[in-house]
Amino acid sequence: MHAAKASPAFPARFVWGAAAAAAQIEGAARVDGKGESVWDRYARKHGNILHGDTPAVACDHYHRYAEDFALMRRLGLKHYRLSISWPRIFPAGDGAVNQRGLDYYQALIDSLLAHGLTPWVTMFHWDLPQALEDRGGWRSRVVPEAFATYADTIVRAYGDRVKNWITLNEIRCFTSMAYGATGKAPGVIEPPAVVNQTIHHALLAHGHAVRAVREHGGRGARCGLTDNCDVFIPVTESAADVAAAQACFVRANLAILDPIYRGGYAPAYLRQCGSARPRVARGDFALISQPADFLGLNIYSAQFARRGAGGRPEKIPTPPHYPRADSEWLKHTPRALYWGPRFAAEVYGEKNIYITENGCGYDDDTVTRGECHDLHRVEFLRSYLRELVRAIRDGVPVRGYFLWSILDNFEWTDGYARRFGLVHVDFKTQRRTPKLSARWYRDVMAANRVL
Ligand code: GBH
Repeated sequence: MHAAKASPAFPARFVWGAAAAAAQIEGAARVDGKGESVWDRYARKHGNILHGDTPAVACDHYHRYAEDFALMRRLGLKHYRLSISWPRIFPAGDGAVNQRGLDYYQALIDSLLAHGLTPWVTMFHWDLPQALEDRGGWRSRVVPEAFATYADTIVRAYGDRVKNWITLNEIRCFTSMAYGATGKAPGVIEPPAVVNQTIHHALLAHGHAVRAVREHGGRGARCGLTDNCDVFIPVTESAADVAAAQACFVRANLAILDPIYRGGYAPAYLRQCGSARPRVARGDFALISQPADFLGLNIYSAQFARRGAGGRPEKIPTPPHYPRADSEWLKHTPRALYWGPRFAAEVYGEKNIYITENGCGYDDDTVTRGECHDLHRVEFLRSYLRELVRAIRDGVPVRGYFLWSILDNFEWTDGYARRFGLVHVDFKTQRRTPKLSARWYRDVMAANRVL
C-alpha cells in the first residue's frame, strides 16, 4: 500500500479566513444609540422568522468581541471578514452621525488588530436603517446618496487600519429577493420596474463605495463587491457542456456583473426587463464601472447544465432527493467552487477573486461532553476545497477563502435553528464551543492544503 498522497498545496500567501456579519452576531440592537434596521423591524412581524427569533441579542458579540477575537486567534485565524452596521453609524441613515457607534468600531478594530487578525470589512450586509426604508428604501435614489456619505464616513474613520473593503454583500438578496419576494427584509412585493430600480440603486451604492475607498482609503486600500452569482456546473466536463454551463452563467448574472465590468446593461438584460427597464441618470455607469481591485464571490451551491437538444444550453432541475445540507437551497455541489470562479474569471477577466463565503448549515450540531462532532461539515468543506484547489491549479485566480461562519448565528429567516458556525454557540448561556470542524480548519490553514 502507498501512503495517501497529500492534497495539492494552495499558493503561498493564500488568504484563509472566516466571516460573519453585524446583524447576525452583534445583538445589542438598541444599545449605544443604534437605529432600527429593516431586519429588526421585519423580525418583529409574526411569521417572518422561524420560532419568532429576532436579531436583538444574537451572539452578543457586541459585548464579547474581545473574547471572540481571542478564540479566533486560538483557532489559527489570521483574516476575519466582518460587517459594519450602518444604523450604528447613522441611526437615521443619514444626517447626524452617532459618535458612540463610530467609537465602538474604533475599539473593535483595535482589538481585532491586537489579536493578530486582519480585517476585511463589508460596508453593507443587509441591515438598512429602517428610517431610510421609510423614505423609499432601495426603490429610491435617497439610499445610494445616503450610502455615499456613510461610506465616506467609515472609510475616513477606519481607513488607516482597514485596508480591505467589501462594498456590498449579495445585491440580489436585498433587492430582488427583498422587494420582489417576501423572504428578505423588507419583504414586500413590488412590480418588476421597481425591483429593477432597486438593483440599479444598489449598483450606484457600490460605485460610491469604490469612490470612497479611492478618495479616503489611503495607501494600500483595496475594495470589491461580494456577489452571490448563480453558478452552473457542466454535467460532464466536455467542451460542449462547459460552453453550455458558461452560457447559463452569463445569462443569469448579467444584471449585476455587466454594469460593473462593462459599464452598461447588456441588451439581453434589457430584453429580459421588457417595459420594466431601470431608469438611468447621466454619469451612473461611470460611477458603477470604476475598476475595483477584486471580486468577492459567495458560493454555496450550484445548478447543473448541459448542451441540450439542438445544441442549446439546458439547465437540469436538481431533483428533490439530491444530497444537501439542512438548508433546502444548499445542495452538495462541490464543483460550484471550481466553475463559479472559473467562469467569473473567463467571462469578465477578473484577476483577483476571493471566495468571501462558503460553508454549510445544520440543525443538529449539539455539544456533548464539551464536543461537537460535526463530521458532516468537515466532509462538506473538504469536498469543496478540493475543487477550489483544482481551479487554482488550472489557473483560476482565486486569492483567498473565507469560511461562513465563525460562529453559529442569526441565520435570517431560519433564526437560530440553522447553525453555520465553526464554533457552536449556546444561545441561552452564550457559551462558545469550537466544533471538530474548527480544529480541522485550523490544521488546513496551517498546512495550506486540504487535510
Ligand atoms: C449568505 O447568503 C449570506 O451572505 C449570509 O448572511 C448567510 O448567513 C449565509 O449565506 C448562509 O445562508 O430560501 O429558496 O429563497 C447565501 C445566499 C441567497 C442563500 C438566498 C439562500 C434563499 C433561497 N442566499 N437564498 S430560498
